[in-house]
Formats: sequence, structure tokens, C-alpha cells
Amino acid sequence: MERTFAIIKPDAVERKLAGKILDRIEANGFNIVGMKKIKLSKCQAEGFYYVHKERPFFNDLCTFMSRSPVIVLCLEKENAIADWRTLMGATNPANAEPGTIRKDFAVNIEENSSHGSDAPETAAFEIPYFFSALELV
Ligand code: 3AN
Repeated sequence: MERTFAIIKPDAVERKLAGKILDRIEANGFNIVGMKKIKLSKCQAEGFYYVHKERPFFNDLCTFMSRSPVIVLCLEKENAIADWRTLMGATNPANAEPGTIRKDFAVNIEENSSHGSDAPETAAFEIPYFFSALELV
């Protein structure tokens, strides 16, 4: 079994899409081992996305991620990291496969409804950024 970290981003929570996205997560065989709704501060968003700090979209991205609540998740299944990224679809919804979360729900490349760890090392940073061991069940 593998664990990955996921976010239902502000654009999706604002548009009441959290239930639809959680339904896809469960229908695709993921166990939700951690879940909470939180409102990130700009500083917390910057810490989470620090690997992107030199990118031109960094400030806008952190402003977006802190504008309203998100739902953070720890998901578990075999091959969870790759399978969650497949279910989300490409970063830019214009390039995402039909039936993916980003194709169906994303507004644009920035407001793209969901986040997923891209590698085991990333998940190992991202999961404990939001969850203590006691919150993963
Ligand atoms: P992914 O979330 O698919 O792994 P990353 O890690 O390249 O994509 O980018 C992190 C986040 O930054 C994306 N989810 C998206 O919200 C935002 N982002 C990525 N590329 C752009 C871009 N060219 N313009 C605006 N926002 C972007």
C-alpha cells in the first residue's frame, strides 16, 4: 500500500464540488486515511509550494490557495501516487484526458481543482505538512 497527499483546491470547494470529487476518490479504490477542511494562510501556502518559489506564477498561486478553504486528504491504495495523478488529469485542464477531475471541473491551469503529490519524496514532505500521525487512520 502507498500513501499520497491530495488537496481539493479553493475553486472546487467554492463551487460545491467537494462531494463529487470525494465520490470519484472512493469509487476509484482509494481509502481516505486523513481528511480535514482548513483555510491556509498565504504563508502556509508559500511553505507548501516552496519548490515553486522561483516560478513566475508562485505569488498568484499562493494567493489563490489561501483565498478560501481547502480540503486536505491523505489517500491510500496500491500505486496511490500515480493513480491519483491519473485520476486528476494534466495540470492544464485543456490537455487533460476526458473523465479526469481537471477536465471535468478545473477553471484553468492555476485554478485546477485538485493537487496530488508527484513522487514518494514529495508525499513524504506533504503528508506531515498537514497531518500528524494520530490523524491518519
Ligand atoms: P501539478 O499540480 O499538476 O503537479 P505543478 O506542480 O507543476 O503541477 O504546479 C503546481 C500548481 O501550480 C498547479 N497545480 C497549478 O495550480 C499551478 N500552476 C502550474 N503551472 C502554472 C502556470 N503555468 N500558470 C499558473 N499556475 C500554474
